[in-house]
Amino acid sequence: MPQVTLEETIRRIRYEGWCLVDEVIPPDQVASVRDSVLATAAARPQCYEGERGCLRGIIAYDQSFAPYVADQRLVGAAQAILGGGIRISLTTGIILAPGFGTDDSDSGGDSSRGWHSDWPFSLGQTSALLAPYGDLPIHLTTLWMLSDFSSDNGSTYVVPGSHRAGNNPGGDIGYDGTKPVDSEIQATGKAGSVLAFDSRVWHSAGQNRSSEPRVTLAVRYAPWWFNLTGLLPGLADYEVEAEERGERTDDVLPLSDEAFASLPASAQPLFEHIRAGREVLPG
Ligand SMILES: O=C(O)CCC(=O)C(=O)O
Repeated sequence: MPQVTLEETIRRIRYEGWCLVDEVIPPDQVASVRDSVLATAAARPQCYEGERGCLRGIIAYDQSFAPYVADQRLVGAAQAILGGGIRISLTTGIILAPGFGTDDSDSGGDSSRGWHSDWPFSLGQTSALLAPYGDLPIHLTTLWMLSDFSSDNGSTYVVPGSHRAGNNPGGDIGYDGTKPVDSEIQATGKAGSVLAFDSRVWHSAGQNRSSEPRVTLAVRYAPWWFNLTGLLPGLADYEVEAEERGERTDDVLPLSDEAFASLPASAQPLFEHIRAGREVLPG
């Protein structure tokens, strides 16, 4: 039986910035989700940049985790912290191959940490907020542990309370983004658990010193009022930026009618906004 309640999840994310939510995927189901994500990555070897595999927009081509995205503690916490009308903004499979982070080729230098906050607090991106940003929760990041997460295989580091800092080591605030922070915690947990945090929390992957890949899903939750149009191919905001940059990003892939229909009913409302064919028509 899951241990962490919805109330506890809300309290911890609100005040400490993060919470480990246990058994979002039941122990007897997690291996099949992990195997599915690994098989998806094996079929797309181009998803690897060095020892990190990144499956962007994964819900469009691997729905193995869809039965769990409406988990009452994740969506309940998102609703309580961000406001009603929750949507899933981004889904990404992340695979840290054995050896990830253990040599300088992954980071271009000291590879011990890669501290950052997530979009829209990811300083330096065109669509990021300026720092110091206001003290407002806007986006929830959840990292789904499809492998047991341990200090040996690169479990994620977080800095508790850093969501209130108004800035992160991507800004010039006296922290070296590649070095350990005194108050950091490495958030270990059993496969099937989810590390949920305010996207402002400073976090970093660790080093995978084990002989197995560390398999993760990143699922991000946003309130109805948070602007996602720049992520959605086909919408004007996305198309204008794609033309300017000469590049079509694939962080979100529109869901075909078939892909949308094959989602569990509980998940569909969270993805309604990326259903293909909902373009703005002339009046
Ligand atoms: O893989 C990890 O442990 C961290 C992932 C991360 O930093 C991110 O998705 O923003």
